[in-house]
Formats: sequence, structure tokens, C-alpha cells
Amino acid sequence: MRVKTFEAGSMQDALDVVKKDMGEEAFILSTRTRRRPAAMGLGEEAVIEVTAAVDEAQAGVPPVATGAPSLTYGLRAPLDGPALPRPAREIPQVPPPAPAMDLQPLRRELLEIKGAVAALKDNDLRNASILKELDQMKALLSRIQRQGMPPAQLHLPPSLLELYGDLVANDVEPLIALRLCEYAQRALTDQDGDAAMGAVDPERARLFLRRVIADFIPVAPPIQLDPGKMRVAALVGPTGVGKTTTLAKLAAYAQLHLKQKVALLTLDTYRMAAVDQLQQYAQILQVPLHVALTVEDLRSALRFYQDRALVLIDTPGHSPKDTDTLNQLRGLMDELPEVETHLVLSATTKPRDLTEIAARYEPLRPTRLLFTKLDETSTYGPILSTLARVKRPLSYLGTGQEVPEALELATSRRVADLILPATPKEAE
Ligand SMILES: Nc1nc2c(ncn2[C@@H]2O[C@H](COP(=O)(O)OP(=O)(O)O)[C@@H](O)[C@H]2O)c(=O)[nH]1
Ligand SMILES: [Mg+2]
Repeated sequence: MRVKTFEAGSMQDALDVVKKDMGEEAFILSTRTRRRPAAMGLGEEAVIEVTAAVDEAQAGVPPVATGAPSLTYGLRAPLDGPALPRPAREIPQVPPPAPAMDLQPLRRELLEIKGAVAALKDNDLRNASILKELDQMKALLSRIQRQGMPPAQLHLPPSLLELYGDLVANDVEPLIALRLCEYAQRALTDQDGDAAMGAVDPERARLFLRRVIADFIPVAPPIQLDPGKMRVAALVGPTGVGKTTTLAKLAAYAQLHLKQKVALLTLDTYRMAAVDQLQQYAQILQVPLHVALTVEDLRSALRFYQDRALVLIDTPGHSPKDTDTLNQLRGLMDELPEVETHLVLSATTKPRDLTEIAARYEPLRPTRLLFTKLDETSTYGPILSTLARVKRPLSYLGTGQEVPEALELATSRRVADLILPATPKEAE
């Protein structure tokens, strides 16, 4: 058995040297990577050390120059020339063995893999950081592929490019996301200068962008209740978005928490179930409920409610093609001189549908936007897009089915937090 250690700059080179010196039959005992000073003292370089062994008895190894006389006992290895006849008595005649499977290539491959793994292990640390970078790059690229990033975004510094991706992943329209990022970039550049921009700490950029988003979110004050004055608020919007539930939440809050006199009025007479639902809330809260079918009904109900601090009006939802109901509702709403009309939308509605719905309700001149079912979605970008289009302030946010607790007054900060959530690191 011959054992020898070789050194080379790479595992491949080391294995080549082993093969050359010890032949195909050599096997690796160990490998090691160590650092040594590079030539001329310029830093360090890696050296792969491979210790290999070979069984000298194996035929063909080490390779011997053919034809050269062996010095051993003056005998010549019978490499050339005709094979000598075997003495019959020396070896009993047995049938020739089945041809052995050639494991040589497999073994070689295994050795190479083993060596490569050993070399890799030593580079673990460096690899980990490269892999992490690659992962980030891959995520960014696949995001760009998915969302189709126009070249303009690519001019954003990396920290903002990443945030742009986060906004779009949260269903913020790409163009709005771009504008917000550009705005943040300009503001950050004004503060720090161009040179510093490339190195803006991602957490700081995130915080800054969140503030920019908050600045773009208009919010309305809560429904104002003034002594001696009747305030009227109506909720309009498609069927099933949560108008009646939200109305009950508002009524309960004003009645139970603010101790104000509240009355309910519904223009939703199409479905008995709708009236029943409101009737139940009215009973629980012990507030009066009026059902108005005509303009006259509505007028007399409002006269009747003069002493109330807050009159909340529920309305029917309707399908996109049902323009009759909408016109009828518009006729009734026109009767209300000073009304806060909240367009109720569900945060679970598809962005494109939100735009269409908002346009459809424009004739009712909503003065506020109210989003429900925030608890039922994980992407809040459509709220921002709708605000950008409809340009009405946000009033309340519905966060669950529970009456009255699952209702919040909307704040710019809260919505900005939903659109660009804090990272766990930021929350520390
Ligand atoms: N998860 C959740 N469900 C809500 C919310 N608001 C209303 N709902 C539910 O949505 C359904 C329809 O509500 P409803 O008030 O009848 O809608 P309307 O047709 O617009 O009056 C009901 O099951 C409500 O409990 C909310 O903020 N979150
Ligand atoms: Mg309803």
C-alpha cells in the first residue's frame, strides 16, 4: 500500500494529480482545504490537500515504462510477448469466472463527488451569503417577471425597488406604487443627497415610504354629533358588502357608548329579510326604525326624528344592471339636504370591480368611502387605488362580523400600516 498527499489549487486539479501519479486504482483517504499566503504576500489562497492510497499489488499500477527491465530479482514482468503456458499442477482447473462488472468509472465519479463535497464544506460560510443573495435576486426577478416591471422602476435604488415589489405584491397598482416610490426617492435624496441614496438602510426606506403613503390617505373625521342638531348619515353600496351590519355598529356605538339618541331608517324594502335584519338590531338597541318607500315617507320620517342626534339610513344594494333601483334611490337621496353618504365597499372585492362599483355609485354623490371585511383579505392595495380614483376621504373600517366592536375609525397611519406592513425587525 502506498500512501501519498498531494496539493493543488482546486479539487479537480488535485484529483488529476492523484490519478496521474497513482493511477486509476488509487482511492482517497482524506481531503482538506487550508489557506496559505498567496504569492508575493498578496492575501491568501486556498490549497486543497488530498491524501490518496493505492495497493501496489494491483495490476497496471503504478504505470511502469513498458519494456524496461525490472530490477527486482532480475526478472521481467510478462507484459509483452506470448503468454507462457501455465503449469498444470500449479492451479487447479476451474471454470473461468464471470466477467467482473467494471466499477472503475463509478468509483472515480464517487471520489470526485467526495472531493467536491469536502471542498464545498470548507467554503460553507461564503456560500451561505452568496446563496442568500442569489435567493433575493431570484425572488426579485420572479416578482419582476410576474408583475412585468417597466424599465422606469429599474432606476429606483435597491431598497426602494424592493419596497416597490412589496407594494405591488399587496395589490397596489404598479403605477401608483411607482409614483409613491419615486416620491419617497426624491424626498430621501433631498434629505441625504444622491450619494447616500444608494446606501439607504432598507428599514429606514420602509418607514419613510410608509409615511409617504399615510400622507396620501385622506381620512374623514368621525360622524359629528352636535347638540340640538339632527345629523343624517346614509350607507350605500352593493349587496352583501356589510351596509346593514355597519349601520348597526354605528348605531350601537352612538347609542350605547356616546349615549346619543339614534333612529334608523331604511330605504331597503325589496327584500323582507333586509328589513327583518335591521328590525332585530333596532329591537336590541331599543331605537326606532322607519321604513320609507316613497319621498313622502322619507320626509315625514325625518320630521318625526327631529329630536334625534343621529339618523342612520340603510339602503338596498343592487346588481350592476339594475339602474331602476339606483335611480329610485337617487330620487330619495336627493331629498336629504345635509347627508353624509358613505359608499360602503368590501376590501375583498377585486380591484377592477371596485373601480367599476365606485363609478356606478357616483350619481349618489358619496362623500365618504367606508371599507368592510378587512379581516377577510390579506392584500390591502385596492383600498389605496380606490382612494386615488374616487378621491373621497375614508371614514370607517369594518374588521369583522361582531356588532358593535368590529368597527374602527379610519386613520391614515392604520391604512398605511396595512399597505406596507412593518417587518418584524422594525417592530422591535
Ligand atoms: N368578516 C366580515 N364580515 C362582515 C363585515 N361586515 C359585514 N359582514 C358580513 O357580511 C354579510 C352581509 O352583511 P350585510 O350587512 O347584510 O350586507 P348588506 O347587504 O350590504 O347590508 C353578513 O354576514 C355580515 O355579517 C366585516 O367587516 N367583516
Ligand atoms: Mg342590508
